[in-house]
Amino acid sequence: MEAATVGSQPRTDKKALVYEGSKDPRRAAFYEKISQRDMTPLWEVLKDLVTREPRTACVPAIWHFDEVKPLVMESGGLLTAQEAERRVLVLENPALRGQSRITNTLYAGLQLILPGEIAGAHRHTASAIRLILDGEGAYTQVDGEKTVMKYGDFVLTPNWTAHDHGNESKVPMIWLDVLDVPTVNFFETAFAEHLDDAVQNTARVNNDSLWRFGSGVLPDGSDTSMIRSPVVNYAYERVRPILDRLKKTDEVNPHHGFRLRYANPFNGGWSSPTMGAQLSLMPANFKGESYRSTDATIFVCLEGKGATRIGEETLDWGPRDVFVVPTWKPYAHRTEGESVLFSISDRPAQEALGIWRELN
Ligand code: 1HN
Repeated sequence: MEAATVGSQPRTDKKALVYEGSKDPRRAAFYEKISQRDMTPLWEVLKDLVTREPRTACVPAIWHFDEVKPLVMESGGLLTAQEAERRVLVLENPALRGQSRITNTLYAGLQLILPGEIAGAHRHTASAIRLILDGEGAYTQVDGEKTVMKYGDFVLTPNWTAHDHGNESKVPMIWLDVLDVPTVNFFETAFAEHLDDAVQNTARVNNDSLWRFGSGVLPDGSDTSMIRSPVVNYAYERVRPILDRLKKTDEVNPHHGFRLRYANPFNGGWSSPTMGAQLSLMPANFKGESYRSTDATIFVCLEGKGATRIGEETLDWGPRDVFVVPTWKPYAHRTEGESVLFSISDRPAQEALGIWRELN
C-alpha cells in the first residue's frame, strides 16, 4: 500500500508510480499512459492489498501510570477543563504519531478534571468509554443520568448521547477515555454538537440504569432492540466480586484467566457495537498460554502486577498502567500476585463484519 500514497497525503499528480515492473520500458510507458486516466495496474499492488496475514504499523507500547500522572497533573496548571473542552493527554501509538490513535481503529487518552471544574455537555457520533483510574467522586452525566465515579468503574457514553463531566469532590480525578473516533472517521460519518446547557438536567436517580437493566429484570416498555447497552456505569464494586465467584467454581481459561464481558443486558452482546470490553482475573503466578486475535487490544491493569510477552517484547505492568497489543501479534500474560486486567478492542465491529479471527 505504501506505494499508493506518500504518508497519508493522497496523490493528486498524474505521474505513474514506479513499480517492480517499471524496469521494463514498455510497461513503464504503459503505466504512464493509464495514469493519465487515473488508473493503475492491479498486478503491481495486489500483494500489498491482499496480504496472507494481517499487517499493521501499530506497535506494542505501555504507559506506566506513575510516569505519566505527573504530566497529566501538569496540564492542570496550563488551562482549565472548560478552556480545553476536554483536558486530555492523548495516548498515541509510537508508530502512529500525529494520528491521535492508540490502535488503527481506537483513540485513547488520559483525562484530568480538577475539583470544582466542569466539562460542558456535548454529543457526537463517536462512542466513548471511561475507565476510572485515579481519584474518587467526580461525576459524568449521560442522557439525563448522573453517575458519581470510583476506581475501576466502566462508564459508557454511547454515540449521540449528551454527556458532561464535573468534579464536586476535593481531589483531582483521572480516567482513561477510549473512543471509536478513528473508526467513525474512517467511514467519514462524524457529527458533533454543543448543547445549550453546559450541565444537563438529570431526570433519573443516580446510577439508575445499572439497577434497572443490570439486575436480571427489565422494566415494561424497554426497547430491547437497542444495539448498545443502556447501562451508564458498570460499577467496579458490582462487577469485581463476580470474578471471585468465577474463581471459586469455574475452570480457568489458560490464556485469559477468569474473564467476563461488559454486556448489553438486552441481547447478551457487547456493550457497544464498535468497542468491546472485558475484565479478567488471573491467579498469582499465572503463566498464560500464547494467544492471538485480529483485534488490537488495549489493556489496563486494575490490580496486581505482571508482564505480557508480545512477540519478542515483554512489557512489565502494575496498577493503572495502560498497554497495547497490535493485531495478530501472539501474546501471553504472566502474573506475580493475583491480578486484574481490563481490556478493550474493536472486536464487536470486526465480528459484525465477519472478519474477526483468533488463534488459541
Ligand atoms: C470526548 O467527548 C471526551 O466527553 C473525551 O470526555 C475525549 C476525544 C475525542 C473526541 C471526543 C469526553 C474525546 C472526546
